[in-house]
Amino acid sequence: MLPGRAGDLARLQCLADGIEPVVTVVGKYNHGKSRLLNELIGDDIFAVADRRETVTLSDRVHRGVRWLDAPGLDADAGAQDDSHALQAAWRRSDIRLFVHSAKEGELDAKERSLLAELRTDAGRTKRQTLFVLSQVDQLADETELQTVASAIGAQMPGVELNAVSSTRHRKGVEGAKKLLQERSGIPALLAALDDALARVPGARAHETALLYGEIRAELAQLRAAQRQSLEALRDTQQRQRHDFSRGLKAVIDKVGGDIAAMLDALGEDHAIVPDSAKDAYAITAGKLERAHIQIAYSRACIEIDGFLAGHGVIDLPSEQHTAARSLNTVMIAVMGVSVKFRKDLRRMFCEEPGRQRMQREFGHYYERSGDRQALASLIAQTEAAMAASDKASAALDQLEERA
Ligand SMILES: Nc1nc2c(ncn2[C@@H]2O[C@H](COP(=O)(O)OP(=O)(O)OP(=O)(O)O)[C@@H](O)[C@H]2O)c(=O)[nH]1
Ligand SMILES: [Mg+2]
Repeated sequence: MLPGRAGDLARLQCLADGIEPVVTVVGKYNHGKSRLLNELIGDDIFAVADRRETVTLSDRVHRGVRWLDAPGLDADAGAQDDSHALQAAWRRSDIRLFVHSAKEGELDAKERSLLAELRTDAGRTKRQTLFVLSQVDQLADETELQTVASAIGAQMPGVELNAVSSTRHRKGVEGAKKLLQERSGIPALLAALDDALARVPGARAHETALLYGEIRAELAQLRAAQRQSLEALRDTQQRQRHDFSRGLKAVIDKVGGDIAAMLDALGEDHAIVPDSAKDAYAITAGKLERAHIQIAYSRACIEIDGFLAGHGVIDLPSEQHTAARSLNTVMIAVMGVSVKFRKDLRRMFCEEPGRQRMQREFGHYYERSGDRQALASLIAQTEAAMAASDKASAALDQLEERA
């Protein structure tokens, strides 16, 4: 129902699963993300290589934390799998380690925009990002490190840098050299991570309430808009029907009145006097009478037809079509093609049952006309969309209950 909320819903689903805190890495490829995770866990879990290596997500639970290795982002990362993996990492993680290799110097545009996005997200959801300046052993000395650090500080004011070297840490661990381990920055990063992890339950509670609140509000807004358009459509439907019925009645009144006046003014009725064989080519009073009635009938039909055409009631619905195309009109279906006798004319146009029949049958074909059908189907669609909104609300409640 809310395409723009797909990501938030997927995140809520993750939160509802209630798994251990998830720490992931973000940053460009080959900046030492996988190796950093290995050092933090103290085990060579994730593949490390001197080229683009990680392409899918992989994770490992260690010390009550789910460590999630993710692909690096880069301009040439065209593969769909990568972007799916990145989206999933974004969705699943509580804490992001933004990894940038010190030997690259400043942040590039892509990194800056990603970092800005992470900060915005932190402001909104309270999910935290730690900035990791990796591979610092690649720099010549402390002065160079300061240069890089202040350049990045100028790009991203207020950013706290965790400078680390996975290589140093590994050497320190393998050689049991405490000082080297300390100087690798990994213990300090682990301490910062512990602080961040301690804030995860509170952050999750905040984020959960925020997302449910926002989605509920948006659903309610959508539902209100749907109700409003349904009411407007139904109003239109009723108003149109009312106008049609009233307009048709006026036309019927008019033609009925004309016909009654014409009939009342007539003298002796000759129509029922049968013509004899000798009259075959003669103009008889009976013939004249019948022609007269037929003309009055045609006039009335033309007048009604004009009104119907103005309301889009012309052709019969396709399932009523016959091979004789000229007969496929509503007018002919309801009124027939000829009337020859006074009593028939009176019955059709001047007497109440006849007039009511016209109202009823033209009303029926009016509802079958293209515009009215389109309106009816729009109403049905809106009703279905409202039902879908209600279903979405119920599903959201269910998800919240599960959490
Ligand atoms: N000198 C030095 N090299 C490092 C350090 N960390 C990682 N490397 C090397 O940098 C290369 C890339 O490391 P990875 O951990 O695979 O990099 P990644 O960011 O995971 O790369 P992708 O998986 O492709 O995104 C490997 O050759 C690592 O051995 C470090 O602290 N110092
Ligand atoms: Mg990797």
